[in-house]
Amino acid sequence: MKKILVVGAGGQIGSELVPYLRSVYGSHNVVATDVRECKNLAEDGPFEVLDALNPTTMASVVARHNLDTIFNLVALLSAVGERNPQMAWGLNMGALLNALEVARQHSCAVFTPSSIGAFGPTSPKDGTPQDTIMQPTTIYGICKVTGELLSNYYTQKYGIDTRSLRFPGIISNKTLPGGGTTDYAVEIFYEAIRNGKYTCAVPSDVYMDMIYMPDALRAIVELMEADPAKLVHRNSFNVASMSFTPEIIAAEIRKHIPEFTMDYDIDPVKDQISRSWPNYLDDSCAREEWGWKPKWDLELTVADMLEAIRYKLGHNR
Ligand code: AKB
Repeated sequence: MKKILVVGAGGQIGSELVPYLRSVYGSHNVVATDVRECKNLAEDGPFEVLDALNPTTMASVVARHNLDTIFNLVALLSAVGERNPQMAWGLNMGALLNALEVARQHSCAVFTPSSIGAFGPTSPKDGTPQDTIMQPTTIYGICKVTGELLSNYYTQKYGIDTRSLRFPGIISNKTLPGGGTTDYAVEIFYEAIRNGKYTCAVPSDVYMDMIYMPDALRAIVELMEADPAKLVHRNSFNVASMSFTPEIIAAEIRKHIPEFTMDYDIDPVKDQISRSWPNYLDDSCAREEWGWKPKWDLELTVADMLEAIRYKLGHNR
């Protein structure tokens, strides 16, 4: 049974990963932490305020609770990172280095999300392989590639069990993402239900990989439970389940809300970032090495998202 520290638990992934981990490993075995109080995470298990940039406090939480696994979810995402690259580097790399150092001192395993953003315009666009050219042009992507290399280094040099997934845009109905290029694929549902229309900041024809949160959560636990002897790769695995353009998701939403309309007000930063990312990843290494298999496609995801967000907003559109 793992005893887990989640750092940066109040964000989009953490606010659903913590309850999921608690359901798998028991509430008392999952210590959620964030730089701010998070009432929802403190209700059903241990919660502590923790600044991920403070390694002493992180180490003391690990020691006090006798923890053996760290999930480091701290990140400034791609679009917001471009507004303040120095801050993005400081936060993304600082939190990761602290997590790895605490893991080295206290013999913990470490999970860190990487991203499709680790690839760049020189990577093959279609069926982007697991091992290929990685020359991202965003500070977020540069942090992700560096983070992958640094995590592999801690495994080679110190024997730390580090593992990671290159996540697509994550679609979820609980917590809104913030500052990402793929955020449109979540916002679109709220606007479709509230107003029947959405103004999209990403170009109509750009394909990007996306994943529904239940698949993302299952992937994290399956990877962390995988037999290490079977892992050829560690940091980081391509995972994929669906790829679409804004026009394709809008058409799928229109099957449920026929009057839904979408126009465009392209954000130049998101335009440049989205065009530099792959159309879709090849995730065959994840499938072969630890049995990854997505369950949610676009059709199922859209139907489930609309039902959940209608309920949440008390709407019947
Ligand atoms: C972003 O858009 O920055 C993230 C990601 C794909 O890593 N959602």
